[in-house]
Amino acid sequence: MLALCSCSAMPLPRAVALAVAARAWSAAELDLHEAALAPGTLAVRRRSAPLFRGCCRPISSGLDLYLDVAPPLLQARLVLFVAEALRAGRAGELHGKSYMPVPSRWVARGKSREMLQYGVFTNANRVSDADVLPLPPLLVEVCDLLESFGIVSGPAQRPDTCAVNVYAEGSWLPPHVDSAKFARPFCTLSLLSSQRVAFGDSICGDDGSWRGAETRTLMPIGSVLRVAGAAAGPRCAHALSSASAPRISFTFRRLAPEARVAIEQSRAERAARSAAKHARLRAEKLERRAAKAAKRAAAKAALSVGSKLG
Ligand SMILES: O=C(O)CCC(=O)C(=O)O
Repeated sequence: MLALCSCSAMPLPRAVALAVAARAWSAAELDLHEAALAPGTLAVRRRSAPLFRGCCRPISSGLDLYLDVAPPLLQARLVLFVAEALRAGRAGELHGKSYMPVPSRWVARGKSREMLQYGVFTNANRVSDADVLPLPPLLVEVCDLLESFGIVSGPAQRPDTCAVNVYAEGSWLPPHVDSAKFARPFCTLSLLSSQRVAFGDSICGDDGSWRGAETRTLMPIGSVLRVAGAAAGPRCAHALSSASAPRISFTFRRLAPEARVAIEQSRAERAARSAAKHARLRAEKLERRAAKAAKRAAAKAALSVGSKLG
């Protein structure tokens, strides 16, 4: 169970501290999780006990759930960070496409979530070269934590992007496979509430109620789900069940080297095109200004010749 005492080390807004404390992994959730560890569920790892329970069917191979990765104080800092980024994003103050609202056509059904994206922009699992903010220091700190737990190891696995998903109660994600432009593994840290994810190659159902999953797991508060191997696609998809309470998840991924090169190149080309356009517009403006000045000077000269002659 999560210890909450470290919360008192740094003064936090009371409401946030209470929210984090109230959402800490309760005994009931632990039981639920333990109960879920039947054949077909995940291998579960804890920092102090590398593999303590669980077994994997082939489709589950590559899935590992790490418990108690984010301590309460870090959870509180992340929640505050997301609250401020959401405020800025909703007010149109975040750079580029770092903030994405729930598409209006999906709001009524509860499909999708608000997103904050760092390092790269994705839309419906397609990676694009749109401008977003780089990973902020707090999320770099989480990457360090992932390394210290052995969840990712070495430069080839260290995440360079993060998609923050902010789910309202009742929201869900349909079955999907993360873009192949991301290296494997990728991993998701969960905050605020424990919710379910389903994995399988023939998941069906509607609006957050999924059937046909080969593997389901709860993602407890503070846990990290590491996805690699068959579970990461291309056949196996994952889908988020309708959330019983608000949840924030942070999906850390590393762009595959070729994808990173292509995106950097495309961003550089776009920046060069934009710089050339600005230079052309500025030159045209200067030209217009010079032409106006010349016209004024000619009119003045004509006037003074006229007055001398007159
Ligand atoms: O929120 C999660 O746990 C996973 C999110 C996800 O699958 C996605 O954004 O593609």
